[in-house]
Amino acid sequence: MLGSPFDLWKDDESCGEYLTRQGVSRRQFLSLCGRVAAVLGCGGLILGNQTEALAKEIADKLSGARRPVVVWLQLQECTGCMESALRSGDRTLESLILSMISLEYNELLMAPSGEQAEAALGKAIEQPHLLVVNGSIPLRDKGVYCVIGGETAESLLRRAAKNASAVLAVGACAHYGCIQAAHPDPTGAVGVADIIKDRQVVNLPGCPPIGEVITATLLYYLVYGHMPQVDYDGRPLFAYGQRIHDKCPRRAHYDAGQFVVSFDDDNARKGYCLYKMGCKGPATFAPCPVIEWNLGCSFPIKAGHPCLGCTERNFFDQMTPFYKRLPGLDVPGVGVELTANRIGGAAVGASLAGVAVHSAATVLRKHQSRKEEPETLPLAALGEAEITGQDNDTAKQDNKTTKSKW
Ligand code: FSX
Repeated sequence: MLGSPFDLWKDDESCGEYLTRQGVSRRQFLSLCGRVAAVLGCGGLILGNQTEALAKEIADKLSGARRPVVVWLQLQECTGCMESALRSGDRTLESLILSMISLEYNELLMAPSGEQAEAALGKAIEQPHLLVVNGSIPLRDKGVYCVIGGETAESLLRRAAKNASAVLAVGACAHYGCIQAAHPDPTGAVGVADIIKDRQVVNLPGCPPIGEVITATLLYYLVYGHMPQVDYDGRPLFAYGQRIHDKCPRRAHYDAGQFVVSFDDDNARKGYCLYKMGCKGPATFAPCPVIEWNLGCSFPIKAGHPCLGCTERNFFDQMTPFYKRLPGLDVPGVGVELTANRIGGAAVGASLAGVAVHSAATVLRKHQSRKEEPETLPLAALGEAEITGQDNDTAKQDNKTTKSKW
């Protein structure tokens, strides 16, 4: 149905047979599986030396997989999430993935429109399918703010979810409502999980989420037949299991008390920490520093812009003003790390308590090991990449993962 340089994957073919028919070599296929394994391992759940075994497991399972049916709704949103998914890899990769998942219905990409499109949707949702949703659901004024084919977003979502074997809420809008739900929330916007309560909804937040996270989750489902392990807010741990702050390339400057205080100052040119410019990395769980954006080209903090915290619930209300630092203690040098964990916990609320306790325990261990260090430590004294103890192991591990990323 979708315009793709590849033929569609037929119902009676295995994925391996389909790829062979497309002229994809085993080597290329293993390379694709290796990239998926690297993304799935970026949260630290999989050790670097296990990535190769995971890639092989994915390849074995995926080659025998049958074509799934996917319905992809776009409700109250800006299409940024679909744009992100489409740019998750090179042309071959994204085309392959889109062909693999057999997208039966998506307003942006499908050729049919009007009654033909509605008929395609009606047919697709009669059978078991994976339901992917972009956008929020407006409930105020009987849902008049988002109506598709004469049907409200809420009604459409409920109908599409009825036979869905899994539901994936992609983007901050589908997660909780994003900018539409921000004060004063004129449309009464809510997320998918606020409507669909009789089954698991997996959230991939971000405004938009990283494309590779979307495609890796889809492939995970295709390979294993179920969704990956998630955190307290329904976010896959492989992608949202670590704070931006813990993987930040400017982290050594933070620990050393070296901050940018104006976007045009000398510290900005030196690449110092953006915390005082409002960076929300200490309170944000996302894989941006590991996977990065635009095929691993860069991400906001690396490019000199503070993180806005877009993967956290209610970030438009909780993380604003974006260019003001998080509330909390302002202690430069050693101790700042502990402060960051307090700040992170406070900013994202009680729901993060479990994570904050874990972080605090880690921080206290690290803090203990650093108690002999001077109050402020120039970066040169640390060495460019030298971080003590467990961080050093993690950094080495990350390097391995990062080198093999998409
Ligand atoms: Fe929302 Fe996505 Fe931001 Fe836009 O579909 S998460 S406004 S990038 O497009 O939903």
